[in-house]
Amino acid sequence: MTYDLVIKNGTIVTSEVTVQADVAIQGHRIAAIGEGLSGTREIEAEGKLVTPGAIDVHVHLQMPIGDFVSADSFFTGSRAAAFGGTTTFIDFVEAAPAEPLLDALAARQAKADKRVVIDYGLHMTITPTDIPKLAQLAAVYKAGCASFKLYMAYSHRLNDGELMQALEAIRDVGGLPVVHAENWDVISTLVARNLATKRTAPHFHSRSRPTLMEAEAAGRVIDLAMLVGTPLYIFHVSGAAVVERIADARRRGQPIYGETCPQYLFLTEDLYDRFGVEGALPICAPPLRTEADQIHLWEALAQNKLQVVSTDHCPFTKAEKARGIEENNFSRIPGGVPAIEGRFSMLYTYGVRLGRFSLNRWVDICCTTPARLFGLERKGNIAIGYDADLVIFDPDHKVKLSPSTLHEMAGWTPYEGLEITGWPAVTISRGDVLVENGKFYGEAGRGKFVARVKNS
Ligand code: DUC
Ligand code: ZN
Repeated sequence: MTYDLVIKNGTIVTSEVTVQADVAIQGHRIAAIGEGLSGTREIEAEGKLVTPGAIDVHVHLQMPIGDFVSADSFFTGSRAAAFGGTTTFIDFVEAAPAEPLLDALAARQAKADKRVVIDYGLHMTITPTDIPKLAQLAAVYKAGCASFKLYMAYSHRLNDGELMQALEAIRDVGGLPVVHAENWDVISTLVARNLATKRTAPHFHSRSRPTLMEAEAAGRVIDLAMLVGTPLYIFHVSGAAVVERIADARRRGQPIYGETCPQYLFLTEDLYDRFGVEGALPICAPPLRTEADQIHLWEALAQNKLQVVSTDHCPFTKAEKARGIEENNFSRIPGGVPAIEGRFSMLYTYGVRLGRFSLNRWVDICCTTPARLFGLERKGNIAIGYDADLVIFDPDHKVKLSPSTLHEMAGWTPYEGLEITGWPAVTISRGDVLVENGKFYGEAGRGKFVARVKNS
């Protein structure tokens, strides 16, 4: 048989095996894996790795935060993702106070659908004004939102009673709660105390959000999850103390999962001491931590104390970041950093090449486990019947990260100058070649909303 597309002679890497074989694609799906397969189009991949498309389960594209909107649109963000080998992302939807959850979902999908280049899903955020709407969760789950975001920080945080109610409702529909865990009462007290004593510089951002108070919040919601009887996924784990709360729960047999992000693996809090706006650029929440935390996070990924690396991609321009400097108030700097394009290659270069974990663990962390946890049933693996979301990865291709080599729209990157060895040569989404040797062949609106239906 002649398939539509065959990737020839590559080294296939899944979370389980590394094997040399051809991969054949028919239509949107993987149709065969073996030797001597032939296709109408063939791409030679000798010396290259063939991986599943990477999955980023935590991004904020064209997301309104206060007076600003994050700098990457659904188009530019998903295009940058494709350049970096990511073929599926999960963003967020948040309902207005009086808005039915399904209406909010339809509105966010309508915004994304005409712009996305790759496939995507949405987490439904549950804020305090959504507590009276919890009966709507069954319909939201049926519409394809299998995960629900709960904040313990910011104005839309839930108190402990509301958290418990939300966890119960999510459990009842079979969804996965995903949590931003930080102790907001302590943070806001420390922020107010620092500002009142003229400690207004970005340096005091991380000093107002202690790792221990992130760990406290993680521990509290883990206990609530035990009380309620639900699995739980903790977002953007930034330090050792938080890792250990998750690891303790997992040792007790609780189905608790944790992700970290490139900013916590590659950057440290001393960056907040840079002069002027430079110190404001890496403001994110939770904040950057210490080198000891960083070492602990890399080890946690290798030891399966953490299961996923996502990006929390949430870019703001330098001008937007400058606001909190001009106003002498670190708490007015919009939080978030970009990474949607570099993540897969950064983890390869500094994870696999430095011997911190195996090729298979890399694929597991970036592709397979995110797909499994978030109900992306036909993604994250190379097997017959799966979506043909694939990366032909050149393990020797060198890139120096900078705004001129990346396609993200913030106009800066916290990884400026970072040397990468290993970059996608070809990114394929449901059988379509989106990027080949640095050229983009995709188009806005070809990506699809993926209805997610299960978790484990
Ligand atoms: N943290 C950030 O830094 N940005 C977006 C949301 C979040 O939790
Ligand atoms: Zn986020």
